[in-house]
Amino acid sequence: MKKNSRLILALDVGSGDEAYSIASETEGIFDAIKVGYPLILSAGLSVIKDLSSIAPVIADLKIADIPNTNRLICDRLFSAGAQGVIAHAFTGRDSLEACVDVARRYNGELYAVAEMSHPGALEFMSPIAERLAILALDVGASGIVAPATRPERIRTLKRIAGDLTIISPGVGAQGGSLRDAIEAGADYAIVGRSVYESSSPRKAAEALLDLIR
Ligand code: OMP
Repeated sequence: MKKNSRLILALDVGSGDEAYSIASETEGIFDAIKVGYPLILSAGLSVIKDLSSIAPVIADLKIADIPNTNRLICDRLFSAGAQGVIAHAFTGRDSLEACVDVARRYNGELYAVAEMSHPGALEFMSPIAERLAILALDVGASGIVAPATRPERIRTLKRIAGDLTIISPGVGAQGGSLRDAIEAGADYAIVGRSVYESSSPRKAAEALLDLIR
């Protein structure tokens, strides 16, 4: 994914038409579009290819299974046109490695979740996030997911993750600040509701762009 606006649009909307319409309206602003269960389960896997005509698509299924199943899921997503895939790292080295292997075969990107943005992540995930980031680095992931809601954690995880790309959700609707996340070391901020629920997604996206530049 080319670093330009440093913004990724999370399109957790309920239909392919709505997704396509918002993606078209904001075309040229986002470096990538992230789709996950809400959209894929309502619009089908073909939504990945449809949106890819507007921007590279990251498929966020937070894959968390045994290596063979992970491999099969990644294969479906990359062959459907995804440029990147998000997988959990807590399932361990073999499972994450399986995802990275498939990503390499497609020349794609694999992002591993190190620490999530919601409060519940402090319960189990945050205490092991450094280890998850080290694992992501070891297996050759493209990047990690780190929380924009806790910029100090981005800073810590960046020190560990070295050159890995950091993608950070939690800006806007979850209370995170775009500027703080970028200053802390996020390469990209992931933004969903504050754009797609806005009465003018284009204006909302342009406002984010102004904040970054
Ligand atoms: P908004 O909260 O609407 O901006 O959307 C954030 C997007 O990032 C959603 O698609 C979430 O599923 C996703 N996300 C998080 O919010 N927190 C995380 O820790 C990880 C993700 C993710 O992997 O993208």
